[in-house]
Amino acid sequence: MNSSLNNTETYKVILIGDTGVGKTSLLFRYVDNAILDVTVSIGVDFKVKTLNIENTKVRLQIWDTSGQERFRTVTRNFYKGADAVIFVFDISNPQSFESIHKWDSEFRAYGKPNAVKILVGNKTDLNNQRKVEYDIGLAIADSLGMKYYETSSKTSYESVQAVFNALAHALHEKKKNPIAEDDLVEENISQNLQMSSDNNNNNESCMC
Ligand SMILES: Nc1nc2c(ncn2[C@@H]2O[C@H](COP(=O)(O)OP(=O)(O)OP(=O)(O)O)[C@@H](O)[C@H]2O)c(=O)[nH]1
Ligand SMILES: [Mg+2]
Repeated sequence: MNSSLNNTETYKVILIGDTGVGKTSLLFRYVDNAILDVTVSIGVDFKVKTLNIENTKVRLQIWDTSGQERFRTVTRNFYKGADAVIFVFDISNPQSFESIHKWDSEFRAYGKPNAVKILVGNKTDLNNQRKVEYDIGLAIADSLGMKYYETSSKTSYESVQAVFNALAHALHEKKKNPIAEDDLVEENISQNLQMSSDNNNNNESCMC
């Protein structure tokens, strides 16, 4: 225990993505370094992990949501308070990757506009069944303003740890150098105006 750690920061992080992509497995691997016989999640649950960054205790309260449609209204209620979101897909399941746009829209509608966002392609141990190339994952992450990571919750603790470490550092940095909320609102308004004028000419961003 380091007694010089006198500041504590607590952040709420939420895991989102289609059912079966490995959200619960990522959480167990990170917090307990174990992969249990996970079953389909019902609703929402959380675990806590604390890291030390620059003499600060950074406490991540990580919420694991169900990817099933029938729990959507329950899980949405947890978006509002999230400081960060990890969008997860399975690199061997292209449908779960296509769903990322839907999850991102959903989070934009209900979550904080300035939340830290990370995209994770999970199940890299299934590389021989890979359907989503690394560069494609990276490009989509870039276009949605997210960092991109690939993991295997089954075989690599380090790959999973890298995601949460990056997230904790990004949250800590953001707290040190906050962006003014007014700037964000202005940025969002101008983005929306831009989008609506684009939509007059084409509808390619529509995932409905
Ligand atoms: N091969 C492989 N299988 C994995 C990996 N991560 C999870 N799985 C398996 O994928 C299945 C689904 O994992 P879960 O963690 O329950 O998925 P989830 O995203 O929480 O699913 P919901 O709770 O239904 O939303 C389980 O059989 C896991 O053992 C991985 O990295 N590699
Ligand atoms: Mg689950």
